[in-house]
Amino acid sequence: MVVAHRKPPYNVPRDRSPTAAASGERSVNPLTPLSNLAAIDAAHHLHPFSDMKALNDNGSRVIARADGVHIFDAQGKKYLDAFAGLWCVNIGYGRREIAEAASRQMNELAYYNTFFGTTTQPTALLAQKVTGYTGGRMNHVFFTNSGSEATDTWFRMARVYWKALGQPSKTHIIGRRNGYHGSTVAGASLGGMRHMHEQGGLPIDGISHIGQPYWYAEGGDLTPHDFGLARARELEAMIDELGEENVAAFVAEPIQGAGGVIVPPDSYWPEIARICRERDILLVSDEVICGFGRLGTWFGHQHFGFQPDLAPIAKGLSSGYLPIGGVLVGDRVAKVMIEEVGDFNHGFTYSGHPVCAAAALENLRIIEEEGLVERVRDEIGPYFAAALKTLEDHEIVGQVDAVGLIAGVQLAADKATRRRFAKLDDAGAAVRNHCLENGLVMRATGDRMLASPPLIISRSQVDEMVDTLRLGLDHLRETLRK
Ligand code: PXG
Repeated sequence: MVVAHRKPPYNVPRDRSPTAAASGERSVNPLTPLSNLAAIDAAHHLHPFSDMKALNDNGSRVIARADGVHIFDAQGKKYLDAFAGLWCVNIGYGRREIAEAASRQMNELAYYNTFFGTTTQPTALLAQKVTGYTGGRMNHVFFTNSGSEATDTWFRMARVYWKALGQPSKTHIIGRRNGYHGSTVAGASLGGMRHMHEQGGLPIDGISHIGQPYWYAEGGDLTPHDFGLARARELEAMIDELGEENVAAFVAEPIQGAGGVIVPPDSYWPEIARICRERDILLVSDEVICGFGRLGTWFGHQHFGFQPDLAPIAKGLSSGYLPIGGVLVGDRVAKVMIEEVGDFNHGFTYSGHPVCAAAALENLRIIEEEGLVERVRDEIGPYFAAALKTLEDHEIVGQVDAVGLIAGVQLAADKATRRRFAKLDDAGAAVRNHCLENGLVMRATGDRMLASPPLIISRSQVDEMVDTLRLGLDHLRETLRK
């Protein structure tokens, strides 16, 4: 797409064509038909994680509105969003109650900060509410605007904690290869994504990574159980190598999200918890994706039955209606932060923003009132898993992993030997693009198809998702045959 206009936003090209009028396109601004936004966007907007050259050639996809589990693009095409935006729209789109709660708060008090001992009503109430889901184990929260900021927050807090306890050498933090903890310098460093490390000279010093519990790809001849133990014991070996007196914390997602919905074998988390306990290393559970009902529990660590010391949260906290995140702080750390540290020199202008907090409170009210966590655990989660498991009969599906309403569908070149496609990214992208053409938004990470729909998805919508995905798999199989 060629983009030619001179002085945006004042000189926006107007689409006066009869087709634009006839298609009933909705405009955000009467001067800016949505069909022109793709070109304007390509000309001026650098996107996260997007091939900008391809995007400029093809034009951006403009999403215009959304309702329930559906999004609609500028041309009015409807998609089932099996990805909940970006793993976040847990209650689904178009909830007026949230808009109204935010609007009420904005009219009452649009902003005040939480620095220097100040608070606001929704912020205090949200702190009480969100810590209340931890079973009395994590009674404090530090607010941020995003998951990445939450990562930077606990990263500093873990070091401050050990220093306050007279162990200033305990600074090293261990993450996992193919983990994801955000895009800030600490986040990208703690994450184990090579393509992120390559940009910007990361990871920073003081961070190491162990292997991920991805049995299908890396388990070799071990049983999943033995492989889970082996991968957990890499943590023990890494602590030995670094010296226990130098290690502050270990961080992992209960289920790796962006890494491809990697569900660890059952043996994994109990062993990790044992090692952290015995070696006196803080355990950090990154709940940014797994929190707020995704796994059929309030937090992912509750599903796996371990207790973290720190837990970054974001996404489902507000279902993405407004940006807000935070770090849940266990009592052991909170006690030291309050009694020994006192003043934690850290925070963001919008930490605990009252309008975001009001939206989050309303979101949590909806999750509670509609019993969405229990719905995922008892009803729609098992249905979703069973429906997706039917794909395991497909020639190019190696394995389906599903917990609650999150799933990874592993593509395979040869099921018997777990051989993967030579070009992983191409395989996933082919299926994803076919799904998109057929009105289904899924994500592909290499050769894994990922689903993480809103928690309100119905059974028939789950069926539709699986049917469309099956067509995408058929399409890839036929393409390969040719
Ligand atoms: N931790 C985890 C586990 C995440 O999934 C973050 C931290 C960072 O949150 P913010 O709010 O700073 O983005 C995330 C974010 C993907 C994808 O491609 C995943 C995320 C973000 C963007 C893309 O799957 N997760």
